[in-house]
Amino acid sequence: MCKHDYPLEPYKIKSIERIQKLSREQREKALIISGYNVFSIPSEKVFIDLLTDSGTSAMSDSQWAGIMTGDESYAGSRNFYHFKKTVQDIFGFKHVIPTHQGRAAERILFEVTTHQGDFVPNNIHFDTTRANLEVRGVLCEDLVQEKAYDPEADILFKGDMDINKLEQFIDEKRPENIPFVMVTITNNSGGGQPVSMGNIKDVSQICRKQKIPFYIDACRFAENAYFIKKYESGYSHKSIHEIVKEMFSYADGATMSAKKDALVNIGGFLAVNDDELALKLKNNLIISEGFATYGGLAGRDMEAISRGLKEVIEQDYLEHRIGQVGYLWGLLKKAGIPLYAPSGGHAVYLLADQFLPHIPRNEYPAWSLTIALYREGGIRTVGIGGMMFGKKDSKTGQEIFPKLELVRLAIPRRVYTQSHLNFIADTVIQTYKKRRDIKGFRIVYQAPYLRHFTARMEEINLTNS
Ligand code: P70
Repeated sequence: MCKHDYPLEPYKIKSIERIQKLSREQREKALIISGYNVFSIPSEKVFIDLLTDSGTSAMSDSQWAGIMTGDESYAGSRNFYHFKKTVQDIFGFKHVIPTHQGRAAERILFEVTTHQGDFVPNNIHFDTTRANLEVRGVLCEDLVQEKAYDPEADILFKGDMDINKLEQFIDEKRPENIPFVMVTITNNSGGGQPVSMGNIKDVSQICRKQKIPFYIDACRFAENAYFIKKYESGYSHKSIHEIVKEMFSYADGATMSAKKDALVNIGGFLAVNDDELALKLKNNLIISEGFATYGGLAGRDMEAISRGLKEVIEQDYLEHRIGQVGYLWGLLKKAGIPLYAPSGGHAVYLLADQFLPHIPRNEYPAWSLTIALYREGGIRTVGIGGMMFGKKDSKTGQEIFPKLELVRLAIPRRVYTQSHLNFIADTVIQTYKKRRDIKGFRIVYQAPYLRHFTARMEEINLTNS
């Protein structure tokens, strides 16, 4: 990449936040207190926080200035109208319903449109989408193309849904039992891989033929659009804005966590075209989230989202963003670390089962690796594997594990510098050198849904096994 390692930051730093690395002993103590769960470690005890790219973006001076223009009227805040217009302009949907974050948009949509025993396909459901459907007795199916489960297959648009599988699924389950089809862009549970425009179009055509609504889980829509511009033929001359408009023109609506590609710390929305459905969604919104012109957000939050949505579709921002993720991926690849390929949009994913082949799946290798990375360098990451998606088989009582056992190094937007990325790579490489000493884990406490957030774990030593 010419004389720089990745495109230069198209911004400079105006405000900073102090971070500190604890001593090895202090980190060890933090792990014990947390029950060996990185979600329970206070952020002050984390040096580099790669737990998530959600709600962790650095806002721009324009967004902060927007915060001061917040109109906190209960009804009809001027920031709502700006927010609504921005979402309409960028995504092209008619109705815009603010929510406090993505999962609230999911819950409202699912409560209004699904029933027990329904089936909902996705390329791969992410944790909150799956949980919000399963809690209603809906059966979730992941229909991503088979290659997505081959972490070494270095192909483009690995997030694409398998169109044959989708047609077969609709045929088997019958369209009347499928309230909608969803596609997640980018595919967060499968390496943050993009979905091609061609695939979005194909899914849409099938849905329209079968009269099944089609929704996009849009959290990382701009990153997805950047991949389309860069790698899909016919799009290189189009602007990100044009590509985004086209992507969503094929859908009936979208759920959005603004905490990702709207560059804010809180917020979300639901957007749909159907008038009758919008009315029902708004009525549901009012019960729990708030009135239709704020939906659980302050006026100032809606202003920051509006400004963030305009910034995130800027070409130079995206070039730097995706370049930064690719840079870290490249450093690790060069060092021989097992990685999900190719480099995705918002994170680098380590293959925990290959990193730690001596730890069996029922001892949660991805979990072990998150603990090892914190131990080594105070880096917080998240396991996307057996702890997040494992399920007990109702007949055998045995745990069934998902195909991928990943550790995600999510890169917050506009937050870390190249020297941070170098430190992250060094820490992963050091951990890899010591991998044979890393042990598995057993569960001491788990909740019935989304257990990874609150589980307490115990390290499996020869003495306590
Ligand atoms: C993440 C967070 C949130 C998310 C998502 C997709 C594709 C909906 C949502 C819900 C969640 C998380 C996971 C591990 C650690 C910390 C946080 N994803 N759809 O980091 O949105 O959080 O706003 O309710 O990725 O990927 P919201």
